[in-house]
Amino acid sequence: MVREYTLTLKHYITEDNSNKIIGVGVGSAGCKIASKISSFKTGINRFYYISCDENDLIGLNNGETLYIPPLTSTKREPSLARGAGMRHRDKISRILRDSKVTLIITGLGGAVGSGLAPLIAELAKEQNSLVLGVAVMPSSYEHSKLFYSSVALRHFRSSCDYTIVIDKDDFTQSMSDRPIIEVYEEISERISFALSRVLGAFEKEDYYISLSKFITTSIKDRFTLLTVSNRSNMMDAVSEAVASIYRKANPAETESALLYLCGSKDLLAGEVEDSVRHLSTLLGNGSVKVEYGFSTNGYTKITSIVLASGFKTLKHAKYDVLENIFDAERKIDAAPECAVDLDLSKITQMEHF
Ligand SMILES: Nc1nc2c(ncn2[C@@H]2O[C@H](COP(=O)(O)OP(=O)(O)OP(=O)(O)O)[C@@H](O)[C@H]2O)c(=O)[nH]1
Ligand SMILES: [Mg+2]
Repeated sequence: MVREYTLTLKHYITEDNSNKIIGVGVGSAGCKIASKISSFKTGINRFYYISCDENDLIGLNNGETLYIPPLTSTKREPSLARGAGMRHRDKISRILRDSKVTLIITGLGGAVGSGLAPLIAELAKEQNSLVLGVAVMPSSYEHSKLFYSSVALRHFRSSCDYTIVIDKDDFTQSMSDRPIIEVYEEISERISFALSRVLGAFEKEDYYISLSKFITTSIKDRFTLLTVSNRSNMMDAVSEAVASIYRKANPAETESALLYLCGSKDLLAGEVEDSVRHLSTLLGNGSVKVEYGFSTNGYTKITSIVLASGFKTLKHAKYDVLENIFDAERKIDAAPECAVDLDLSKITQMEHF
């Protein structure tokens, strides 16, 4: 007897509505990563780039830009970016109209992505789109960003059907002796390559993962982690990716996983088989079902990409101190803060008696 009915991508996409899978980059990091993904041939039909900072929208590939003017030029906070977005919600909704699947990519912790990405996800849901959110979380040394990133992740997750989290700590630790600008560029490059592979990009020699496999691996209303590793030995690469999952979540909660290996033409069948088995035994209760794909085009900066899903919480939730203090019953208002665009000078002051 079938006890559950799971919606798959096929329920959202029929033959006459191709061109309805859209990618949206939000804020500085989100626009940069989305633009890089747009250079690969994935299942995404159209790209949009949205930001309150005009500089984010310069030099991007294959897509349209939407500039949301900030409410004020002096302060940068997520609530102000959300307020600015609310003012232009019709424009945002017009972009999202008729989309069946919306992939929103953003870096959390700054003002723009943290304020706008949850709003864009809400507006996409209003259009009945299936919403996939990809959040790049700040490194643990970016203290000023941790609290905002944690609050924003909670809001983003509550408006997305699937939330994929990438931790910048995974990348920065191995590149600490290089110039920051170079490191940012390379992180964006690796993230976009990894995402493009799990989103269905492939070349001649690849055994690829389709967008629908990516979606069926992700568990609705749970967190999905995406980790990337570049050890020369495949087993080491898989172990490194798993170690990164252990640092952020309870690995026993893993319900499904997806492994993508990048190697040279000599990638051995046994290496793929051992890696899949290795991953399967290290996650969940030791027998997680692992989907896999591989490329033998020799991209040297990445050897393994692991997508693991099913986590109820992540270490990033702990940065939201207030959420940890107030439990669900005592919460006063869980909605995102939003600045209002009002000219207070026009309000007549009331007299005190
Ligand atoms: N990979 C990568 N990460 C970046 C880049 N720029 C910023 N980040 C990271 O992304 C997260 C969010 O930062 P931004 O995207 O700059 O923030 P924003 O949404 O533009 O908001 P503001 O800070 O107000 O500009 C932080 O963890 C940053 O360290 C980039 O070029 N590449
Ligand atoms: Mg920015």
